[in-house]
Amino acid sequence: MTHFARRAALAAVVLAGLAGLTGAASAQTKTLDTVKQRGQLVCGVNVGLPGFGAADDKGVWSGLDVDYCKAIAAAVLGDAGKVRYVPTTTKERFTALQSGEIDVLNRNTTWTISRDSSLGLSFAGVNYYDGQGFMVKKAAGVKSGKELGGATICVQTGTTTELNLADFFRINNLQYKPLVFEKMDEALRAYQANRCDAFTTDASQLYAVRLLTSNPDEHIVLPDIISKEPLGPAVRQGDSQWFTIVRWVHFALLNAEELNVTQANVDEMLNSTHPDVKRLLGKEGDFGKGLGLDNDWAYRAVKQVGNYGEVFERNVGSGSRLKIDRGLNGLWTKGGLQYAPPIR
Ligand SMILES: N[C@@H](CCC(=O)N[C@@H](CS)C(=O)NCC(=O)O)C(=O)O
Repeated sequence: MTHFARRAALAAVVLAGLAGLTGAASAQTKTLDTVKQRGQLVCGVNVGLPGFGAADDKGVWSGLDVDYCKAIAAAVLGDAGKVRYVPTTTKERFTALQSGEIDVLNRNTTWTISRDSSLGLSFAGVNYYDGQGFMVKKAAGVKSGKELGGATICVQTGTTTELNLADFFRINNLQYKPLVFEKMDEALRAYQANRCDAFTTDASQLYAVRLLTSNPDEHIVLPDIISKEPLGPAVRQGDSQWFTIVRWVHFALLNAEELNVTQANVDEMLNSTHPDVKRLLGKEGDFGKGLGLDNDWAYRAVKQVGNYGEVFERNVGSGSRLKIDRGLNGLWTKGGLQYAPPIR
């Protein structure tokens, strides 16, 4: 062996050792094990956005994103109640996840390439297809976003909203003045105090925010949707088992709706002879194993939280104050975009 060949061989051994070490280190910090040992899921949510994530005066959390925390806890720990909710602002949310303070971020967060790559996050799916809109005072008589030339617009920092706003006005060759806030309630207060002419955020949130104003009837949401905001749960990169669990809890809720498995009938459905239902509920196959869970993981999520349609209607749809239509969030079988790969 020449000197150079020996050096190359030595370097290969050192590299393999390092790879082994980092592999071992990451195996030790598997999120699933941490969550199980702790006996609690730590879930990053909004500081207070009705319909998505908000606590009531007794500190009880609810919302579509909150139900996703519960469904994950039910699947992983057997109990939807074993969740500690960590309210995060737009700015804090990503560091909370990167630093390991939270196990999963369920907080009306848009899946974008930079968040999915440079920020070290992985989005597990889309639990709400959204798009950005504007709210204005009815009295202003504005009917479309394109009439907002010269307007002052209240917007929250650290969001895709801020970036889309700039694009929209640039594309339409219009001037505007952004009034930027760190917190939503500050932005809303400024809007209500007439410091800005319009308030902009994801359309779903505009419905919620409008209800937070002192007189909702004085405000309208304009018809313009100026961006794509696919919102969904995010995890840290590098823990593929945890990523797969979070992703398949979402798919299980969707598959349950597609198969008409509901919170109310899930026990009866355990006797179903439909092969898809049997696989979903762990009566056939061994699909929990690959996730590091038992085979009742999806049963527990549906039993304790309901299927996707139930979660949607309860929090943001017909059973809520927001009354948002299923629209893009309908199942693919009903003209919507929600589609889950099969359990098999
Ligand atoms: N989906 C957008 C916007 C999400 C967002 O944080 N929206 C604000 C505006 S309503 C919010 O939830 N604020 C709550 C708060 O920080 O008080 C994103 O991921 O950047």
